[in-house]
Amino acid sequence: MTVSAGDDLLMADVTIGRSGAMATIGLNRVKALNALTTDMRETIAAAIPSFSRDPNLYIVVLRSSSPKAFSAGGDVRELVAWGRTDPARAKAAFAAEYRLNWTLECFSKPTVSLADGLVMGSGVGISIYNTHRVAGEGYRFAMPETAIGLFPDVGVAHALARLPGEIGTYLGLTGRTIGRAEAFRLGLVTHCIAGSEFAGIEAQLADAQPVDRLLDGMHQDPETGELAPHRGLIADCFAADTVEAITERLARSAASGHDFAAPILTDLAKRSPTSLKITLRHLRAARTLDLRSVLAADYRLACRCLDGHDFAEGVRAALIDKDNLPVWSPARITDVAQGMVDAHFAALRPGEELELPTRAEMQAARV
Ligand code: QUE
Repeated sequence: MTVSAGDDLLMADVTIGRSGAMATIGLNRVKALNALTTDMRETIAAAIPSFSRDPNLYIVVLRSSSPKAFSAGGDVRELVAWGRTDPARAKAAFAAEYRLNWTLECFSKPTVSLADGLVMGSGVGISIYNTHRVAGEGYRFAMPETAIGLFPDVGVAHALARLPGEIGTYLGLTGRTIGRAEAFRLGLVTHCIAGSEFAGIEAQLADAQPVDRLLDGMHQDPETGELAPHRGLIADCFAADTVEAITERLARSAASGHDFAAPILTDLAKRSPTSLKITLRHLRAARTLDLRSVLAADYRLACRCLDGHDFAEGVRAALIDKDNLPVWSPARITDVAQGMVDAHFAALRPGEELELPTRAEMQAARV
């Protein structure tokens, strides 16, 4: 477990706690908006088997000590640095992340994330598989990886591909954020409860109060989702088969007076063209894949992104130099050859694929 010095307190980046019938996983890397490091994921992964085995443990709660973020993503600077010096280590870190996502999906006790703030990227990957996903007023969801030359990973293509009316395609390609009302309508969160209630929820769960009755009783139905007025346009434009066709449909909509379409085009123009193409193909393929297969495909794609140009360049521009001026290569959608896209999806060398246990094997293991 990594310990970093805070202002007045030495606090681990992740704390595993126990209170009565409840175990807690606390995210405390506040200054980095709880961007998950490999060490943090390791701490979480190591705790899960002991939760499974403990007959006195009813429920697990994931929480953040940052008011701004549940988790704003993964520590992608770490991954890019390793990608240069020790690619095998970077690939192992991606594999460990996707294995953790699968472990959380297969974990069989009630698990509640209490999120009031940003939930992006890796943060989605540790919460979307929880049985109960509670959103406070400040909750924001995004999978913004096309902005850093990556793609929506952590298995979330499985969920995005199943959202109605191409909203998952819209979220995955643009990387745009939605608030909790829209996230609730889409089923990405299960309950909307004021952040000020989170401590009280924990106290009652520690007392083994039944979680469904507790959360259902506190849930406040939110207003209409913010995308409701735009659902028709999103469904029409993002149903196209290629990124080029999607942008053509958006351009036509913008020209015919749809104010929502032009800013989407502006956003897409800033994203990595390669990321856009691999993301669209990944989302389409995920429609007929189970989560375990999506995670294996995520791993292939992540390895190719590590070996390629745009991931390092995107992280440089967004998070290292912070100039927000990534120089993508290829620079234009039309320059991303089909062969380049195909190469991202090709099988890895024998023995190098991400081999996750089946769901039944996960249930049987309980180690
Ligand atoms: C797109 C992304 C990420 C991002 C910014 C983007 C992302 C991510 C982070 C991030 C945030 C805070 C940190 C950190 C990384 O920013 O995935 O190390 O402290 O993890 O535009 O996909």
